Amino acid sequence: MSCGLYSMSDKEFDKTLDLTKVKPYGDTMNDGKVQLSFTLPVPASAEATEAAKQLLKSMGFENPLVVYFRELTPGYTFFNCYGSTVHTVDFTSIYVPKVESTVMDMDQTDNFIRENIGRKLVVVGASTGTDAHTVGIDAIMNMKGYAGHFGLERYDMFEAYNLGSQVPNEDFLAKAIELNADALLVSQTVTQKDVHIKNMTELVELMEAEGLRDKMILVCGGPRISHELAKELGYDAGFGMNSYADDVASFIVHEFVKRMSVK
Ligand code: B12
Repeated sequence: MSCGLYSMSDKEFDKTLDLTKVKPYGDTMNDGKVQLSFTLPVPASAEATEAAKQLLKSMGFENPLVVYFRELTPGYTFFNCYGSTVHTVDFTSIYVPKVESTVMDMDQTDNFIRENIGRKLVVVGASTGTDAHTVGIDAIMNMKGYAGHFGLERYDMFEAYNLGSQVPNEDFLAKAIELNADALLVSQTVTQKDVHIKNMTELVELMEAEGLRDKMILVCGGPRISHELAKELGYDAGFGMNSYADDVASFIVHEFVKRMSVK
């Protein structure tokens, strides 16, 4: 059973909880309550509200309720709705591939590098391609860090270079070569029309063409990035939302040592 994340047994919590048939929780177990919002390309009206409710029913929601609506701009109405889903999910059958390395804090990682590698690791990061979102890569790299986790610039044993955003893959790789990087960190936030797939794949292809793919650890991250997707695209690891410098730093050092022992 892969539901080890679940810390409270069903008996302690609620006798009607069945992990093979999990439903959203509103205020009562198994009530299936969901809040969702969307915009319909019609003017605000009684007909628009009815359309929103009918849409909810066809999506499998019972007792659909529109609790808020507003015409954002002429002809486009935004809705906030509640409904009870009839669907369930078998939590016990879920398997998610994820980065499996022991997460260490900053001091532990620095000590690990001192003891096992004996020199600073060079890490180069950027938000690449057309992506202008900087907050994610800053969260991972900036000295001050994010949510109580110091960024890689704060670590004694990382030499961290944050190139910012909208960095073309060619420039990113050129800088990585110039700095003799051990690891590359790619941040991708915009996933509309799968633009991230093309951009991320292009970097892998460039690295392969330069014969560099095996020489540098290649990691990506972003709110819609999963480890599974990263591996599919030829990256060594992928980190999604709620990941911190500690997670990626721990992965890099363990991966680096693993590769040292293979050489
Ligand atoms: C701020 C923001 C902007 C700012 C960015 C300013 C800046 N300097 O970064 C501006 C206004 C420029 C902007 C522009 C756009 N944005 Co914007 N933006 C946002 C917003 C509100 C917050 C993003 C953010 O800062 N999150 C906080 C950080 C800390 O979270 P994070 O990035 O997920 O990072 C964490 C993890 O993902 C991970 N991580 C991230 N990167 C990396 C890298 C590595 C190596 C690792 C290990 C981990 C890691 O660790 C971080 C910490 O836990 C989001 C909506 C939202 N609420 O999320 C929309 C959002 C991301 N934007 C969106 C869009 C569509 C755009 C535009 C295309 C809008 C437009 N039509 O012009 C443009 C794109 C511009 C471009 N060329 O990229 C969409 C993306 C939808 C999609 N799936 O593609 C969102 C989701 C809004 C929405 N709901 O539609 N945006």
